[in-house]
Amino acid sequence: MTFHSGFVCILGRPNAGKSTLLNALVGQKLAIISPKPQTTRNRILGVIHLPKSKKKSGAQVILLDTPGVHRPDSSLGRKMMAEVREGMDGSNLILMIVDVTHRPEQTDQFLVQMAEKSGTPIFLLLNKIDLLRHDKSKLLPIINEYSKLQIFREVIPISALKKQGLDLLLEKIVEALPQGPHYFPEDQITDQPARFMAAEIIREQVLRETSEEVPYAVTVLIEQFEQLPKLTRIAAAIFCERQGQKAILIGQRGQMLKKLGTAARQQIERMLGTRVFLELFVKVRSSWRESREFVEELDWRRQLHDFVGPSQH
Ligand SMILES: Nc1nc2c(ncn2[C@@H]2O[C@H](COP(=O)(O)OP(=O)(O)O)[C@@H](O)[C@H]2O)c(=O)[nH]1
Ligand SMILES: [Mg+2]
Repeated sequence: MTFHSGFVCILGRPNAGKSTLLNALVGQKLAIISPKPQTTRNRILGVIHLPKSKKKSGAQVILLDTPGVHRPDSSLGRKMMAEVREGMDGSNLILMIVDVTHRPEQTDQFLVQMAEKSGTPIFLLLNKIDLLRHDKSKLLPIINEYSKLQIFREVIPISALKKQGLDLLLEKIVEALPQGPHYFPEDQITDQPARFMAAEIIREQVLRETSEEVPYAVTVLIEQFEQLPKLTRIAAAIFCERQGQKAILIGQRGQMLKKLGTAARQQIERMLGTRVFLELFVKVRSSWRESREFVEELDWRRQLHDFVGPSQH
């Protein structure tokens, strides 16, 4: 029996459910989720380890969640699209995921072109079928419309949120992967450093609690991350672009910052399994999204690279 393994890129428009799918397939929360578009800003790697059984040889599926495909209008947006392309680079399979409650649009054409140009086999995933409830007949015209393109190896309806159709999907993914090595040890499910995940958990709270421009104008940088046996000390800066946004993030008598901090701390404690002492600061850096330099500084892969020198990947 042969061991199958390979890289699988999750591709789609903002809000299609890419990160929800990653978390559902890996069985752990690796990516933050929100109803707001452009939540994911980096590619996020998650490993599924499928053990050997009587009938099946084992497999390793390395998923890459990516930012939503869009036409970028800032340095941040361009960086996000570069992350999408890097996620696609060298992948063995693309999962193109669409929201079945939306009609196909122009951006979908762009998406299809991107996927097709890569020359990689593509599965089309029709996500959010739970929202169609008893109206599953609505699926048929959508399936027909996409099938006309004749570029999909499989078309699979799923609900990433309700975990429907995922067993079949996983089976088809493994079938499509080549014979390959164990790329990651069995106890590793992501390559994200804990400090980056902590920053994302804080940003997720900001996305939950704020509206309009604020979620998009915010980024989080960990300034201190000290892991002691029973306690982790974290200091994080929440960057926004304007004084008005800073006032919102702090809130009346610091109420908002306190709320964000408490919720984020609890989640980080669960992730790390230690108590956490979390300090948050709000800082203004005007138009940081337009600064290529600052946007690059935010990239944890680059931070590691600068710190320890070039890595294998
Ligand atoms: N009803 C329903 N909602 C979903 C499903 N998958 C994702 N969502 C929701 O769609 C929104 C965007 O999800 P997210 O995974 O962040 O999308 P991404 O931008 O493609 O990564 C969130 O509010 C999710 O809860 C699904 O299968 N069914
Ligand atoms: Mg996402």
